[in-house]
Amino acid sequence: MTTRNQKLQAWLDEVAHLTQPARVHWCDGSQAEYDRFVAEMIAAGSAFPLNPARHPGCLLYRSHPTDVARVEHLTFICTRNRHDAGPNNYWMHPAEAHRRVDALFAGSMQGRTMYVIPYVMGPIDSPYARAGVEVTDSPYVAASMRIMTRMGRPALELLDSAPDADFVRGLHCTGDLSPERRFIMHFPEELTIKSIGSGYGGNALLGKKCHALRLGSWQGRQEGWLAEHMLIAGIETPEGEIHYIAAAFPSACGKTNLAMLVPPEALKGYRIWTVGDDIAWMHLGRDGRLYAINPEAGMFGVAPGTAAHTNPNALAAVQHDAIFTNVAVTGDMQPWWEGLTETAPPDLTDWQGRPYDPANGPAAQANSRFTAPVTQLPCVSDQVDNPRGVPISAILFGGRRASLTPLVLEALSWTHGVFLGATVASETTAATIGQVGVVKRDPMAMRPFCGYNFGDYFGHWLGFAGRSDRLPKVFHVNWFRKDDQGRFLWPGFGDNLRVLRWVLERCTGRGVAVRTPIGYLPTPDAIDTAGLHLSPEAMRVLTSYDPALWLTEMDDARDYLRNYGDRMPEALLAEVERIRSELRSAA
Ligand code: GTP
Ligand code: SPV
Ligand code: MN
Repeated sequence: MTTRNQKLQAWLDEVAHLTQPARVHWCDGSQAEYDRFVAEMIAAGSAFPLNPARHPGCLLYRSHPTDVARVEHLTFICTRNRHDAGPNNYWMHPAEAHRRVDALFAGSMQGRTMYVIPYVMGPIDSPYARAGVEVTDSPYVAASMRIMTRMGRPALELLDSAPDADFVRGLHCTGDLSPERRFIMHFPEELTIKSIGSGYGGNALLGKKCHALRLGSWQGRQEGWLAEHMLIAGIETPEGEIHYIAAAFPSACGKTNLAMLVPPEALKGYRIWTVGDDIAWMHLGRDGRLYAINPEAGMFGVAPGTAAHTNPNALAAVQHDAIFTNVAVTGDMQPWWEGLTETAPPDLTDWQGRPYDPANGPAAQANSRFTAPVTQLPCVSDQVDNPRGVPISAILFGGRRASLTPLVLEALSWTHGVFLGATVASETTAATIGQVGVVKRDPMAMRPFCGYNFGDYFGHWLGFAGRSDRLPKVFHVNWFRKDDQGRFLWPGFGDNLRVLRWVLERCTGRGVAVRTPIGYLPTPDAIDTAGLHLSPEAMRVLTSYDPALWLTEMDDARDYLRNYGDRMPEALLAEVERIRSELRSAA
């Protein structure tokens, strides 16, 4: 294959000159080609076929043991003006960044194959879809991109149809996997990504976080739309109406699970339809409503905790034609991870290929994942390929907070909703290298993913109020509140639909709530808890707030917002003062 797109050809010539691959392979996206990627990984010893009778078409891939999650301190936004990247990002001047990484890329593909991966983020005929080309030396990346994006011939045809059409350039090389020589560099002003030294997930599959969020958010601000770390799901009521929600929770905080939940017995008659589980691109429609497309075609989901009683839909989707990364395997080559079954099966091999020994830690790496097309979900929405997207009725923000934050609250206004998103705080997880369980601000679940200054980003969000009076209602949820013994107060998973039902009731003008300084809270009986073993005291804790503790929280939120100096919109600082003064009256 070749291309008529001159910009693409010129960039590929430049990249090949720099990296000096032995061969160039243009990805057409076919099954035969995918099978060749798999054969190469198996021959190299990095992948293993899983039990063909129980898991046809499935593969176990083991990454390097020091390369198992995103690396935020090695991820840079390289803008000419450092204030455009903001205090929320690691920054390097573009000239310096190119110089540093190009030295590492020089000759880095010698003796290796350079895979050229044309891809489209979003339904291929959508006006909101965007093309990219990732160049990589990793067959794992090429195979994963086939599942995660619309990859291959149709994407190239799109790039060829407008010979000077722009596209995102993503250069990736596995390098020597040394964290000393690992960088994930973004050049939003050049629509370019350069990633070297990691073969894992968001560091290496450049369509996902690098393109669809970091560069996407930058383009969204310039062009008036939003690129968000959000699931998209349709909730079908017993009356047969489908209302769509979008929800932003930080990494490993429940997006995949919520996007495909199975209604509990008490809410039979409801159904959930999955449009996306990680990323949403949202545009204002002519009718003033916000419409969302899922730029991705696949899921890269957290394996641990996925089980028949928590997420049967994900489990069904990964029974065939899926890639498992860093999970454990049973004696008969079936994938296994903590939570899949109550006890570990005998003859287990851990994620590093050793006989399982609890003294070595969990059998599956904490951030081990499955990769599978969304179309393999039994609950996939019939709207996944809708070029215009689905209209969003409610936006949810949330995090993992053992204390303080109630189960659900509703914003008093759009501005307050943006404030709720801007001040999300959550306990850190294994999705990124570093300490787990520390409470950190993670605005809109975008802290590691916003490609520009958060002050400007909040301003962009606030600006939607001036463009439409039909915006979604905004909510904040927390499934992770704990009691004194450290047990979750709320059952979570399928039962989260009980909260979503209240959310939809509020969107349609029903649903009982009380106004408080921090937002509308449901009354303890506004959420149906029939059939749950939940004490009235637990429900009271989940639906109340402590004014004194919230005053301290708001002091902290104010300090956080002030980090952004004069880029922070006044409206958010005014909102925090409003809440503080109302809290002082309440206390
Ligand atoms: P990323 O793919 O990293 O962006 O994560 P995500 O937000 O999609 O998180 P995911 O749904 O994969 O959940 C992460 C972990 O949280 C898994 O181990 C889940 O089992 C667990 N989890 C998800 N939802 C709930 C819930 O409602 N309650 C509790 N207690 N745990 C949950
Ligand atoms: C996340 O960490 O939010 C993920 C996984 O969805 S990764 O693709 O590694 O970013
Ligand atoms: Mn994610």
